[in-house]
Amino acid sequence: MIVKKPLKNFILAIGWVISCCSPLYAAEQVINIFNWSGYMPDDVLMQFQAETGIKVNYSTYDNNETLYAKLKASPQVGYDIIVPSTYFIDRMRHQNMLQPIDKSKLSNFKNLNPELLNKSFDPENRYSVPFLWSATAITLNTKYWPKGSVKGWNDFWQSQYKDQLLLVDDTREVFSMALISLGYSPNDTDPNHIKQAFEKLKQLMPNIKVFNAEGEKSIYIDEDVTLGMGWSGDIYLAQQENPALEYIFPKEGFIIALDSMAIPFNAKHVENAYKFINFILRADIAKKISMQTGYATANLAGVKLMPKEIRENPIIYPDESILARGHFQSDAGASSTIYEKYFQLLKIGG
Ligand code: N2P
Repeated sequence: MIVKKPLKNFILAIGWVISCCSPLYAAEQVINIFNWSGYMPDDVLMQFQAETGIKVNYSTYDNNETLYAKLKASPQVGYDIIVPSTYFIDRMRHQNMLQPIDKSKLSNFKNLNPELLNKSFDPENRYSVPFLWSATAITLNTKYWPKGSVKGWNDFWQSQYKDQLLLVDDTREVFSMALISLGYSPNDTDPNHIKQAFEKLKQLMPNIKVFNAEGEKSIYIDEDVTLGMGWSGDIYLAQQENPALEYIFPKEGFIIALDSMAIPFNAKHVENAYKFINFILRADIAKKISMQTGYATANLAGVKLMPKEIRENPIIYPDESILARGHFQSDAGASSTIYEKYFQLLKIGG
């Protein structure tokens, strides 16, 4: 049958209206989320899907560099939600990779901890909504080494720890550890200091068994390493299964990472992104996420709902005297590529 062009256009238009606005289409609504591994319980995603009818496509990354590279290399993928750390929010907003956040669409924004808002990496939170925060500290297996025998990062260099260490597979985290151990700021941008940190890390290589971020929890549980760096939530969960693991906040100082939700400039399902962020900002959901991931939530209303033993757990929510030794991460600007070059060199044994 030959259908005349205006008629054909009319049929197509009707078809479009039906498919766009029917309940069937609503059920096919999607959201593409790209988040850190170990940062979201499955049942929270299922609850969002059940409550909204929006299908969640969920994938994970291990470090900010991977997230950034993926966004640059495959802009057509169109993530609707990403969760960069402080310094990458800063970098991405300056590179126009993020959409401004319309807070009038986030009725639950008020649940956030004011102490984690309006930071220099994103003044007034124009582009980011705080999600979880974590510490990067030392994990020691007390079956192999005496409890309390490691006090700071500098202990990692002792020859008795040959082939014993895990370092998280994360450029700035590893360099922060080395810079702090040298007495420098973890946010140092001086190429000379970064080189010194690289040289110091090269000396540590005989003690390093593995660089890993995604599997750190099971590597510590299985005792494939006996000492190393660890992200607080993963180690809190690992300790439930292997009580020999001790978590130590290094005396020289450590990193506090704050990871925030953001909407990439090319997101295709922006309204769904707002629905998702507002859902995550609910106190009951924030509580669920923090308790299951072991990571501290930026949601104060959520913290208030938690049992005392979690709210006061020294790994998840360390007290003020310990937090005073913590550093937030800031963007290293042009020095970022120096860090990345040295980290790659280090891993290939350069
Ligand atoms: C958990 C991810 C921790 C995020 N695997 C550290 N910024």
